[in-house]
Amino acid sequence: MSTSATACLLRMYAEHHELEDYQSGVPRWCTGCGDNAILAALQRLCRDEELRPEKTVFVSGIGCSSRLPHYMHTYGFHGIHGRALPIAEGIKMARPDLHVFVNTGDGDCCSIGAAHWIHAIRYNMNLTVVLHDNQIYGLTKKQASPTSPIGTQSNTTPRGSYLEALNPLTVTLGVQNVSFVAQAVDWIPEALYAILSAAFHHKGLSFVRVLQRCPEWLPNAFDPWMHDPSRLLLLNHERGMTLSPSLARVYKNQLEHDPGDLDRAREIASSTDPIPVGILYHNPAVPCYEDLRHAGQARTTEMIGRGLDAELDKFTVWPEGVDVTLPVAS
Ligand SMILES: Cc1ncc(C[n+]2csc(CCOP(=O)(O)OP(=O)(O)O)c2C)c(N)n1
Ligand code: SF4
Ligand SMILES: [Mg+2]
Repeated sequence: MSTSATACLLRMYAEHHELEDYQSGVPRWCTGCGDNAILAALQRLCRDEELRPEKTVFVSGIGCSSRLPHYMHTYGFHGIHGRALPIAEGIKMARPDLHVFVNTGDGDCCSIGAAHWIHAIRYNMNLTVVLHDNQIYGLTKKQASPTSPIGTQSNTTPRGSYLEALNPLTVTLGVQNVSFVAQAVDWIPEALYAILSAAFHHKGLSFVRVLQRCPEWLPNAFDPWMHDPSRLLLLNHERGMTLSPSLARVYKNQLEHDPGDLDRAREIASSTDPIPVGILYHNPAVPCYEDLRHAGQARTTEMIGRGLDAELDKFTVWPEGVDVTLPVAS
């Protein structure tokens, strides 16, 4: 075999990955937990997009859902509660060449991390953010979260929660610079995959809320919607998600929705019954913060090295009498 054919084969081998190449460890989620479906969809996405594991990072906060990076054979950062987004933004800022995913729970994102969530939308960095919304704090064993429906009995609300649930879709759609918002449910794998794929291809912050079952603490919470397909509203559009014949046959409650229409997206997003599934909003024209910041300021390895040296030199103790003019970081 010629050298070039061998090189070509070796390159193919290095660049081609099977599903197993993205799998790591045995998930420790409960049987029937919707996190399993989200993990499977993301692993499939990485395989289909041929993402190089060493160029891919999954970032999370704390919670059952935030264990996801452990199960991806890529780089990962299991962060601290509520802080997945700023960690991911830091990574993206320093390494815009990496594919950065964020997995966050409803407590993680909408409660302790709410301030970061709002600002991350406005900064619109190129991240794929997946909100695992099981409407409860799962890891800490059943406390009400901001997305718990009114009346939810939990350890913190034994007589039922008093407040109407926060709607993560309408909140996100209300923030300046929002560029991609979608909703999926863990029990329709085909739509979940299609939505995550569209989110990945969007340049900017794509926010995907996935309604995720937690059979341990809120068993049967989504049963009315799972057992009655007419209580889901499938969004269809050539510039959003186009429904396959098999999906269209089962889910007959459909709506032609142009994801470029923000006002209509907000209206649809406010419906909790039927539950909208699909791409609510997509605006590829919103600039990404990392592009604005890096514009005209390419950072070479040498420049970074000089900058670090200049910073470290500030702390050098020079021998007495030596006259040193410190270099200035460029
Ligand atoms: C600063 C801080 N506060 C509180 C906690 C305790 N804590 C860990 S996970 C969690 C809630 C997780 O709920 P959610 O984000 O919905 O994730 P889930 O477990 O449901 O996937 C809390 C309150 C913590 N680890 N750190
Ligand atoms: S407690 Fe709920 S969210 Fe956590 S692993 Fe079990 S089913 Fe999933
Ligand atoms: Mg939760």
